Amino acid sequence: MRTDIQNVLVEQDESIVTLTMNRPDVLNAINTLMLQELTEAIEAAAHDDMIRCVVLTGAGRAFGAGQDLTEFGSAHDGSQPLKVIEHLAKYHRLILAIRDMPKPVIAAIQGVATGISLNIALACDMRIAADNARLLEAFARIGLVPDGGGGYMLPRLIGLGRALEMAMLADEVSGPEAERIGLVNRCVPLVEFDETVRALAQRLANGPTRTYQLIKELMYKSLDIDLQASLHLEGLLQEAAYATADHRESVDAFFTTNDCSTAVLIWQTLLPTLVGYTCSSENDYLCISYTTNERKTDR
Ligand code: T3D
Repeated sequence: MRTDIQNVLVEQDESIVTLTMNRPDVLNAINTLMLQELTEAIEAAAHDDMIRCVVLTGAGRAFGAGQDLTEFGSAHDGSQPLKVIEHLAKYHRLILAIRDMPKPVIAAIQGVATGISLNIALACDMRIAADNARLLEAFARIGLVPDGGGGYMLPRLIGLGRALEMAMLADEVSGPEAERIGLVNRCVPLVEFDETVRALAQRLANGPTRTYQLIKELMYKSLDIDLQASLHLEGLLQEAAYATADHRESVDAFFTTNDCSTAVLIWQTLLPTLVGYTCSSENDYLCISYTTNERKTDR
Protein backbone atom coordinates (compact mmCIF):
# COMPACT_ATOMS: atom_id res chain seq x y z
CA MET A 1 0.00 0.00 0.00
CA ARG A 2 1.28 3.51 -0.89
CA THR A 3 2.56 5.73 1.88
CA ASP A 4 3.27 8.92 -0.09
CA ILE A 5 -0.29 10.13 -0.33
CA GLN A 6 -1.21 13.55 1.03
CA ASN A 7 -4.93 13.92 1.60
CA VAL A 8 -5.83 10.46 2.84
CA LEU A 9 -4.27 8.68 5.81
CA VAL A 10 -3.90 4.96 5.30
CA GLU A 11 -3.46 2.95 8.49
CA GLN A 12 -3.40 -0.81 8.44
CA ASP A 13 -3.80 -2.78 11.64
CA GLU A 14 -3.52 -6.43 10.77
CA SER A 15 -6.51 -7.17 8.55
CA ILE A 16 -8.29 -3.84 9.02
CA VAL A 17 -7.39 -0.80 6.97
CA THR A 18 -8.62 2.64 7.99
CA LEU A 19 -8.75 5.32 5.32
CA THR A 20 -9.03 8.80 6.81
CA MET A 21 -9.95 11.75 4.62
CA ASN A 22 -7.43 14.23 5.91
CA ARG A 23 -8.11 17.90 5.20
CA PRO A 24 -9.49 18.83 8.62
CA ASP A 25 -9.07 22.60 8.06
CA VAL A 26 -11.82 22.48 5.44
CA LEU A 27 -13.81 19.69 7.10
CA ASN A 28 -12.27 17.16 4.71
CA ALA A 29 -13.85 18.75 1.65
CA ILE A 30 -12.95 16.57 -1.30
CA ASN A 31 -10.59 18.07 -3.86
CA THR A 32 -9.28 16.40 -6.99
CA LEU A 33 -6.21 14.99 -5.26
CA MET A 34 -8.15 13.55 -2.33
CA LEU A 35 -10.64 11.93 -4.69
CA GLN A 36 -7.86 10.33 -6.67
CA GLU A 37 -6.00 9.15 -3.58
CA LEU A 38 -9.11 7.80 -1.94
CA THR A 39 -10.13 5.92 -5.07
CA GLU A 40 -6.68 4.42 -5.44
CA ALA A 41 -6.58 3.42 -1.77
CA ILE A 42 -9.98 1.75 -2.04
CA GLU A 43 -8.98 -0.09 -5.18
CA ALA A 44 -5.72 -1.19 -3.56
CA ALA A 45 -7.61 -2.51 -0.52
CA ALA A 46 -9.88 -4.52 -2.82
CA HIS A 47 -6.91 -6.35 -4.26
CA ASP A 48 -5.03 -6.86 -1.00
CA ASP A 49 -5.85 -10.29 0.43
CA MET A 50 -4.42 -9.30 3.80
CA ILE A 51 -7.21 -6.75 4.22
CA ARG A 52 -10.55 -8.11 5.36
CA CYS A 53 -12.38 -4.96 6.39
CA VAL A 54 -12.13 -1.31 5.33
CA VAL A 55 -13.07 1.65 7.52
CA LEU A 56 -13.63 5.04 5.91
CA THR A 57 -13.62 8.10 8.14
CA GLY A 58 -12.68 11.78 8.37
CA ALA A 59 -9.98 13.59 10.37
CA GLY A 60 -10.82 16.27 12.90
CA ARG A 61 -14.36 17.35 13.65
CA ALA A 62 -16.08 16.15 10.45
CA PHE A 63 -16.56 13.15 8.22
CA GLY A 64 -16.62 15.40 5.17
CA ALA A 65 -18.04 18.67 3.80
CA GLY A 66 -18.62 17.40 0.27
CA GLN A 67 -16.98 18.65 -2.87
CA ASP A 68 -14.34 21.32 -2.24
CA LEU A 69 -16.30 24.33 -3.41
CA THR A 70 -13.18 26.40 -4.05
CA GLU A 71 -12.48 24.08 -6.98
CA PHE A 72 -15.76 25.21 -8.51
CA GLY A 73 -14.46 28.78 -8.68
CA SER A 74 -12.75 28.56 -12.04
CA ALA A 75 -15.69 26.56 -13.38
CA HIS A 76 -18.03 29.43 -12.67
CA ASP A 77 -15.96 32.40 -13.77
CA GLY A 78 -15.89 30.91 -17.25
CA SER A 79 -12.10 30.61 -17.40
CA GLN A 80 -12.19 26.83 -17.19
CA PRO A 81 -15.71 25.45 -17.72
CA LEU A 82 -16.33 22.26 -15.74
CA LYS A 83 -17.10 19.21 -17.82
CA VAL A 84 -19.60 17.90 -15.31
CA ILE A 85 -20.04 14.40 -16.67
CA GLU A 86 -16.30 13.85 -16.91
CA HIS A 87 -15.86 15.29 -13.43
CA LEU A 88 -18.57 13.06 -11.97
CA ALA A 89 -17.12 9.98 -13.65
CA LYS A 90 -14.23 10.24 -11.19
CA TYR A 91 -16.65 10.08 -8.26
CA HIS A 92 -18.50 7.23 -9.92
CA ARG A 93 -15.30 5.21 -10.10
CA LEU A 94 -14.96 5.61 -6.32
CA ILE A 95 -18.60 4.76 -5.60
CA LEU A 96 -18.41 1.62 -7.71
CA ALA A 97 -15.09 0.61 -6.15
CA ILE A 98 -16.72 0.75 -2.71
CA ARG A 99 -19.77 -1.22 -3.79
CA ASP A 100 -17.65 -3.81 -5.63
CA MET A 101 -15.20 -4.18 -2.74
CA PRO A 102 -15.04 -7.94 -2.01
CA LYS A 103 -15.00 -7.28 1.74
CA PRO A 104 -17.03 -5.12 4.10
CA VAL A 105 -16.66 -1.33 4.10
CA ILE A 106 -17.74 0.69 7.14
CA ALA A 107 -18.29 4.46 7.12
CA ALA A 108 -17.44 5.94 10.53
CA ILE A 109 -19.21 9.29 10.72
CA GLN A 110 -18.63 11.92 13.33
CA GLY A 111 -19.50 15.57 12.86
CA VAL A 112 -20.69 16.84 9.50
CA ALA A 113 -21.23 14.51 6.56
CA THR A 114 -22.66 16.43 3.65
CA GLY A 115 -22.98 16.44 -0.11
CA ILE A 116 -20.82 13.95 -1.93
CA SER A 117 -19.11 12.98 1.35
CA LEU A 118 -22.43 11.75 2.72
CA ASN A 119 -23.19 9.90 -0.49
CA ILE A 120 -19.83 8.16 -0.36
CA ALA A 121 -20.81 7.02 3.15
CA LEU A 122 -24.12 5.78 1.77
CA ALA A 123 -22.23 3.61 -0.70
CA CYS A 124 -20.50 1.82 2.18
CA ASP A 125 -21.98 -1.41 3.54
CA MET A 126 -22.59 -0.12 7.06
CA ARG A 127 -22.53 3.27 8.77
CA ILE A 128 -21.70 4.00 12.39
CA ALA A 129 -22.46 7.54 13.55
CA ALA A 130 -21.35 9.38 16.66
CA ASP A 131 -24.08 11.30 18.44
CA ASN A 132 -22.53 14.57 17.20
CA ALA A 133 -23.10 13.56 13.58
CA ARG A 134 -24.88 16.00 11.23
CA LEU A 135 -25.92 14.40 7.98
CA LEU A 136 -27.26 16.50 5.16
CA GLU A 137 -27.80 16.31 1.44
CA ALA A 138 -26.58 19.86 0.95
CA PHE A 139 -26.80 19.78 -2.85
CA ALA A 140 -30.08 21.70 -3.15
CA ARG A 141 -28.60 24.48 -1.00
CA ILE A 142 -26.28 25.19 -3.89
CA GLY A 143 -28.79 24.36 -6.61
CA LEU A 144 -27.58 20.85 -7.41
CA VAL A 145 -29.15 17.40 -7.43
CA PRO A 146 -27.68 14.68 -5.18
CA ASP A 147 -24.90 13.00 -7.09
CA GLY A 148 -22.40 10.29 -6.32
CA GLY A 149 -25.20 7.71 -6.22
CA GLY A 150 -27.32 9.65 -3.72
CA GLY A 151 -30.38 9.44 -5.93
CA TYR A 152 -30.02 5.67 -6.01
CA MET A 153 -29.01 4.91 -2.44
CA LEU A 154 -30.97 7.40 -0.38
CA PRO A 155 -34.53 6.23 -1.28
CA ARG A 156 -33.43 2.62 -0.95
CA LEU A 157 -32.12 3.22 2.56
CA ILE A 158 -34.76 5.51 4.02
CA GLY A 159 -37.70 5.36 1.59
CA LEU A 160 -38.77 7.73 -1.14
CA GLY A 161 -40.63 10.26 1.00
CA ARG A 162 -37.78 10.83 3.42
CA ALA A 163 -35.24 10.80 0.60
CA LEU A 164 -37.13 13.55 -1.24
CA GLU A 165 -37.37 15.54 1.98
CA MET A 166 -33.65 15.25 2.68
CA ALA A 167 -32.77 16.14 -0.92
CA MET A 168 -35.18 19.05 -1.31
CA LEU A 169 -35.04 20.69 2.11
CA ALA A 170 -31.34 19.89 2.65
CA ASP A 171 -31.89 20.00 6.40
CA GLU A 172 -29.49 18.39 8.83
CA VAL A 173 -30.34 14.97 10.25
CA SER A 174 -28.77 14.29 13.65
CA GLY A 175 -26.98 11.04 14.44
CA PRO A 176 -29.80 9.65 16.63
CA GLU A 177 -32.40 10.59 14.02
CA ALA A 178 -30.26 9.02 11.31
CA GLU A 179 -30.30 5.77 13.25
CA ARG A 180 -34.06 5.99 13.74
CA ILE A 181 -34.77 6.34 10.02
CA GLY A 182 -32.18 3.80 8.89
CA LEU A 183 -29.72 6.26 7.39
CA VAL A 184 -27.04 4.80 9.67
CA ASN A 185 -26.90 1.38 11.28
CA ARG A 186 -26.00 2.63 14.72
CA CYS A 187 -25.50 5.92 16.54
CA VAL A 188 -23.38 5.88 19.68
CA PRO A 189 -22.10 8.51 22.12
CA LEU A 190 -18.94 10.16 20.84
CA VAL A 191 -16.90 8.65 23.69
CA GLU A 192 -17.85 5.16 22.51
CA PHE A 193 -17.46 5.91 18.82
CA ASP A 194 -13.91 4.69 18.18
CA GLU A 195 -14.38 1.54 20.21
CA THR A 196 -17.66 0.72 18.48
CA VAL A 197 -16.19 1.19 15.03
CA ARG A 198 -13.17 -0.86 15.99
CA ALA A 199 -15.29 -3.69 17.41
CA LEU A 200 -17.47 -3.86 14.33
CA ALA A 201 -14.46 -3.76 12.02
CA GLN A 202 -12.74 -6.50 14.00
CA ARG A 203 -15.82 -8.65 14.01
CA LEU A 204 -16.22 -8.29 10.26
CA ALA A 205 -12.49 -8.85 9.69
CA ASN A 206 -12.71 -12.07 11.69
CA GLY A 207 -15.72 -13.26 9.76
CA PRO A 208 -16.09 -15.25 6.55
CA THR A 209 -14.86 -12.69 4.00
CA ARG A 210 -15.74 -14.75 0.94
CA THR A 211 -19.26 -15.23 2.28
CA TYR A 212 -19.55 -11.49 2.93
CA GLN A 213 -18.59 -10.88 -0.67
CA LEU A 214 -21.37 -13.23 -1.78
CA ILE A 215 -23.83 -11.52 0.59
CA LYS A 216 -22.95 -8.13 -0.88
CA GLU A 217 -23.52 -9.45 -4.37
CA LEU A 218 -26.86 -10.99 -3.41
CA MET A 219 -28.16 -7.91 -1.61
CA TYR A 220 -26.97 -5.25 -4.02
CA LYS A 221 -27.99 -7.10 -7.18
CA SER A 222 -31.35 -7.97 -5.65
CA LEU A 223 -32.15 -4.26 -5.32
CA ASP A 224 -32.55 -4.10 -9.07
CA ILE A 225 -34.05 -7.45 -10.08
CA ASP A 226 -37.37 -9.21 -9.49
CA LEU A 227 -37.99 -11.98 -6.97
CA GLN A 228 -37.57 -14.77 -9.47
CA ALA A 229 -34.22 -13.44 -10.62
CA SER A 230 -33.14 -12.93 -7.01
CA LEU A 231 -34.03 -16.51 -6.12
CA HIS A 232 -32.01 -17.72 -9.08
CA LEU A 233 -29.06 -15.57 -8.04
CA GLU A 234 -29.39 -16.83 -4.46
CA GLY A 235 -28.96 -20.41 -5.72
CA LEU A 236 -25.81 -19.58 -7.61
CA LEU A 237 -24.28 -17.66 -4.71
CA GLN A 238 -25.27 -20.27 -2.15
CA GLU A 239 -23.55 -22.89 -4.24
CA ALA A 240 -20.39 -20.81 -3.96
CA ALA A 241 -20.93 -20.37 -0.21
CA TYR A 242 -21.38 -24.11 0.30
CA ALA A 243 -17.98 -24.63 -1.29
CA THR A 244 -16.13 -22.46 1.23
CA ALA A 245 -13.98 -23.80 4.04
CA ASP A 246 -15.89 -21.50 6.39
CA HIS A 247 -19.08 -23.36 5.71
CA ARG A 248 -17.57 -26.85 5.86
CA GLU A 249 -15.57 -26.21 9.03
CA SER A 250 -18.41 -24.53 10.84
CA VAL A 251 -20.79 -27.38 10.20
CA ASP A 252 -18.09 -29.89 11.21
CA ALA A 253 -17.49 -27.92 14.41
CA PHE A 254 -21.17 -28.02 15.17
CA PHE A 255 -21.20 -31.80 15.10
CA THR A 256 -17.85 -32.39 16.82
CA THR A 257 -17.89 -29.93 19.73
CA ASN A 258 -20.41 -29.38 22.47
CA ASP A 259 -19.23 -26.23 24.25
CA CYS A 260 -21.41 -23.13 24.68
CA SER A 261 -20.37 -21.76 21.33
CA THR A 262 -21.90 -24.79 19.67
CA ALA A 263 -25.24 -24.09 21.32
CA VAL A 264 -25.19 -20.64 19.82
CA LEU A 265 -24.56 -22.22 16.48
CA ILE A 266 -27.73 -24.27 16.39
CA TRP A 267 -29.76 -21.66 14.56
CA GLN A 268 -26.80 -20.05 12.90
CA THR A 269 -25.88 -23.25 11.14
CA LEU A 270 -29.06 -22.88 9.16
CA LEU A 271 -27.46 -19.88 7.57
CA PRO A 272 -24.01 -20.76 6.32
CA THR A 273 -23.13 -17.11 6.39
CA LEU A 274 -23.46 -16.87 10.15
CA VAL A 275 -21.81 -19.94 11.53
CA GLY A 276 -18.68 -20.25 13.62
CA TYR A 277 -19.24 -17.62 16.26
CA THR A 278 -19.23 -17.63 20.04
CA CYS A 279 -20.47 -15.25 22.75
CA SER A 280 -17.84 -13.13 24.50
CA SER A 281 -19.07 -9.66 25.59
CA GLU A 282 -22.05 -7.45 26.24
CA ASN A 283 -21.15 -5.02 23.47
CA ASP A 284 -23.33 -5.80 20.46
CA TYR A 285 -20.45 -5.69 18.09
CA LEU A 286 -18.15 -7.58 20.43
CA CYS A 287 -20.61 -10.28 21.46
CA ILE A 288 -19.82 -12.62 18.63
CA SER A 289 -16.33 -13.58 17.66
CA TYR A 290 -15.03 -16.07 15.20
CA THR A 291 -14.09 -19.42 16.68
CA THR A 292 -11.72 -20.69 14.04
CA ASN A 293 -8.21 -19.30 14.33
CA GLU A 294 -6.80 -20.66 11.14
CA ARG A 295 -7.70 -18.58 8.13
CA LYS A 296 -8.62 -20.20 4.87
CA THR A 297 -7.84 -18.90 1.44
CA ASP A 298 -11.50 -18.75 0.53
CA ARG A 299 -12.55 -16.34 3.27
O1 T3D B 1 -18.16 17.88 -7.99
C1 T3D B 1 -19.26 17.36 -8.11
O2 T3D B 1 -20.06 17.61 -9.05
C2 T3D B 1 -19.65 16.42 -7.10
C3 T3D B 1 -20.62 17.14 -6.38
C4 T3D B 1 -20.50 17.46 -5.20
C5 T3D B 1 -21.43 18.41 -4.69
C6 T3D B 1 -21.42 18.48 -3.23
O3 T3D B 1 -20.70 17.83 -2.50
S1 T3D B 1 -22.56 19.55 -2.75
C7 T3D B 1 -22.11 19.92 -1.17
C8 T3D B 1 -20.94 20.81 -1.12
N1 T3D B 1 -20.74 21.15 0.25
C9 T3D B 1 -21.41 22.13 0.82
O4 T3D B 1 -22.21 22.83 0.26
C10 T3D B 1 -21.09 22.34 2.29
C11 T3D B 1 -20.42 23.68 2.48
N2 T3D B 1 -20.10 23.84 3.88
C12 T3D B 1 -21.03 24.19 4.79
O5 T3D B 1 -22.17 24.41 4.51
C13 T3D B 1 -20.55 24.28 6.19
O6 T3D B 1 -19.13 24.41 6.18
C14 T3D B 1 -20.92 23.03 7.03
C15 T3D B 1 -22.44 23.01 7.27
C16 T3D B 1 -20.49 21.74 6.34
C17 T3D B 1 -20.20 23.09 8.39
O7 T3D B 1 -20.42 24.35 8.99
P1 T3D B 1 -19.50 24.77 10.21
O8 T3D B 1 -20.02 26.09 10.70
O9 T3D B 1 -19.41 23.66 11.19
O10 T3D B 1 -18.02 24.98 9.62
P2 T3D B 1 -17.51 26.15 8.68
O11 T3D B 1 -16.94 27.24 9.54
O12 T3D B 1 -18.54 26.57 7.70
O13 T3D B 1 -16.34 25.44 7.86
C18 T3D B 1 -15.04 25.28 8.40
C19 T3D B 1 -14.05 25.57 7.28
O14 T3D B 1 -14.24 24.61 6.25
C20 T3D B 1 -14.30 26.92 6.64
O15 T3D B 1 -13.04 27.43 6.24
P3 T3D B 1 -12.36 28.65 7.07
O16 T3D B 1 -13.36 29.77 7.06
O17 T3D B 1 -12.12 28.11 8.45
O18 T3D B 1 -11.12 28.98 6.31
C21 T3D B 1 -15.08 26.58 5.40
O19 T3D B 1 -14.95 27.52 4.36
C22 T3D B 1 -14.45 25.28 5.01
N3 T3D B 1 -15.36 24.47 4.19
C23 T3D B 1 -16.49 23.87 4.60
N4 T3D B 1 -17.05 23.22 3.60
C24 T3D B 1 -16.26 23.41 2.53
C25 T3D B 1 -15.18 24.21 2.89
N5 T3D B 1 -14.23 24.56 2.03
C26 T3D B 1 -14.36 24.12 0.76
N6 T3D B 1 -15.36 23.34 0.34
C27 T3D B 1 -16.33 22.96 1.17
N7 T3D B 1 -17.32 22.16 0.75
